[in-house]
Amino acid sequence: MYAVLGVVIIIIVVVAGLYAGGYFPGTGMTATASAKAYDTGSCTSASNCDFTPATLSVSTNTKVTWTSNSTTVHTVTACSTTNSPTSAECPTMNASGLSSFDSGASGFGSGQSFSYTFTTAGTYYYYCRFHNWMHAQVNVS
Ligand SMILES: [Cu+2]
Repeated sequence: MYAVLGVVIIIIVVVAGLYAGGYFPGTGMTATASAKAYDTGSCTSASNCDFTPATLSVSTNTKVTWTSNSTTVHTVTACSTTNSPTSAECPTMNASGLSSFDSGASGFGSGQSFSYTFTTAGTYYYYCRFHNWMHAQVNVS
C-alpha cells in the first residue's frame, strides 16, 4: 500500500519537473524565436553590420536563439549594470529587476549561436561588446 503510494508520488514529482523544465513541446511552456547577427562582408558601421530584427517581440518563456552569418565575431550582451556597457553601447539601460545575460567575452562567429530564455516580461536592450553601434531589443510580454 505505502509502496504504491510512494511510486505514485515519485511519478508526480518527475512529471511536474519535466513540465517545469519545458520538456513537453506543444504545451506552451517554452516557445522559440530567432534573431541574427549579420554583416554584408565587412563590419564597420550599422549600415553593414547589425542585429536583426532591431526589435523582437515575444511572450514570456520564449527561448530566443541568435545565429551569426557574420565574418567577424559578436556578442549578445544585456544592457545591465552587471555587464557595464558604455552609453554608446546602451543608450537605454534595462530596468534593474530584469535578468542579465551575456554570450561571453570571446563572442560567437559564423554558423554559431547563442540562446537565452526570457521568463520575465519587460524590455531587454542588448548590444555587442565589439561593435558599439550594434544594439537591439527584445520586448517580452
Ligand atoms: Cu559585433
